[in-house]
Amino acid sequence: MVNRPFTLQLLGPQAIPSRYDHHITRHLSALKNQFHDQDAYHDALNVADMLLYEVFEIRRPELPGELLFGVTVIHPGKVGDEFFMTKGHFHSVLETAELYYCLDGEGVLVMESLEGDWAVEEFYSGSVTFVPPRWAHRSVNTSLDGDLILFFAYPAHAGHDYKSIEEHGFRKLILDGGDTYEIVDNPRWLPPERR
Ligand code: S6P
Ligand code: ZN
Repeated sequence: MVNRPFTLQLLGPQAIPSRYDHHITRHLSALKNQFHDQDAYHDALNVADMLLYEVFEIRRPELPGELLFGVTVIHPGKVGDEFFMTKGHFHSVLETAELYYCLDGEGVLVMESLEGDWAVEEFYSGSVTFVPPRWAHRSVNTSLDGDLILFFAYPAHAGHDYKSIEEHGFRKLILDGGDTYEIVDNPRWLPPERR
């Protein structure tokens, strides 16, 4: 990899980087056991394995001091009454933070610490959200009208730990409450000391 400065442009309505090395697409089947209404999940999956979100990543060596960055586009939609969302993860190297800059759309970042503390921060065009080290994070598109488009940057050696979220989900679910979204308890979540 050539170690020279460079500039990118974020092109088009989905702000796709003018150059990227990694295009991740996550479909409904990748979020097994995550949506609380499992009947709605399987009904939807029987119709089509819909594309929920895409990540356009600019890769760098996965070394301390480097940064990984790119754009995540979460498409609008729901499974039952629960909005489309990312899988969510802890960083494998827990002591690594992350920054999100919302380019367009409406949504929330659901976060929780290893100790079970939680937070929900709103995304809106121009918002910047800081994810502290040791906090898991999941992005949710709370608009049914358009994409949620997020620029992100994090230490390149962070890695991803999906396991505990795959098993227990996040402590809080984000549901469609009609006029606005609702934050409700996830019945499947267990406090860390009971796992
Ligand atoms: C990576 C960062 C984002 C997510 C992306 C998809 O640390 O938080 O780039 O990877 O938003 O989410 P997930 O949970 O499928 O990796
Ligand atoms: Zn992350």
